[in-house]
Amino acid sequence: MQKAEKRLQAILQKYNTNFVTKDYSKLDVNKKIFFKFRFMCLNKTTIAFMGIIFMLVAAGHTTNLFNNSTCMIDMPSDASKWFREPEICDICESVTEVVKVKNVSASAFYSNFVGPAKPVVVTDGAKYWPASKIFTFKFFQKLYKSSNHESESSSCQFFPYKTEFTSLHEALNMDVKRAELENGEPWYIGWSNCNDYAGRILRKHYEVPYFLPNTSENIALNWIFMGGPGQGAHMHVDNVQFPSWQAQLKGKKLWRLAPPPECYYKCQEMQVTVESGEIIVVDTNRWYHQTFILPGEISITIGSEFD
Ligand SMILES: O=C(O)CCC(=O)C(=O)O
Repeated sequence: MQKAEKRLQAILQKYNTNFVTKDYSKLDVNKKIFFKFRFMCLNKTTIAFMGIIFMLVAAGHTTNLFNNSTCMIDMPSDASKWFREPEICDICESVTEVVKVKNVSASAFYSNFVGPAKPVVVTDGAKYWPASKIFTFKFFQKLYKSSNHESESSSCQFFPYKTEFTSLHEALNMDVKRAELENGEPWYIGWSNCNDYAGRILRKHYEVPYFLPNTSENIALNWIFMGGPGQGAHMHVDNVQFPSWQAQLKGKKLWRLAPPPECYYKCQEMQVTVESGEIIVVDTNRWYHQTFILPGEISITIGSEFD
């Protein structure tokens, strides 16, 4: 039978005419041979070759062949929303405003705000932190000048927002006039510090917020957001592990907090202005959030997740 198939293939290759093909297609053996042909085209070498091409194309699009991303597949930044578990609307049903508190004990803070995932601003949270005076654009420029921040760890992230910058290094090298908001070219950036040396220096100038319970783990990874009035982060929800605190060191920032879409009919949107010296605490995994830097000086914040 094998011999017959081979013979027929040879004949077909030799007489590749409509006539032969038409008649041959009527034969039972056709299905078997045709099936074989298709797989013969995809022999091991072909499959290996196609595999390599596929991986190269995928790699070109998604891995660090052409950029510094270490993700195998770069998901769009909003993808976290698509896979988010729906919220039970208890977190927002009775919440109508972001309250401001001060001199709050760790236990009251935990039971009134962290447990129920209720956003809050602690007005005396960062009141006496030296960072308010020390952190400036120039301070960060000097701090990161000697270190190759981006290449240090896969946990480094940089958000250019509407700017053209592709890295923190590039942003910190912007024109002095622009950095000082003097040339009318707005900018706003955010980054996670993943440089041990820089982290140690930063921590000299701020503290773990006094209202966090002793048992809470203050995640060492800091987030810094800096930029001028009129700028800010678009409405989004995060996909991080824990709630976050953010200390407003300079400037004023308006936060717009929106319930998750499945709770739109039960809950309402809220806004709060965070002034310099205050700390906002929000579970940014559950509350959609957007920010606007209000008129005045450059806004500088530092924050972190905590559990
Ligand atoms: O502070 C900002 O402007 C944005 C903060 C933010 O989006 C976040 O912490 O997820």
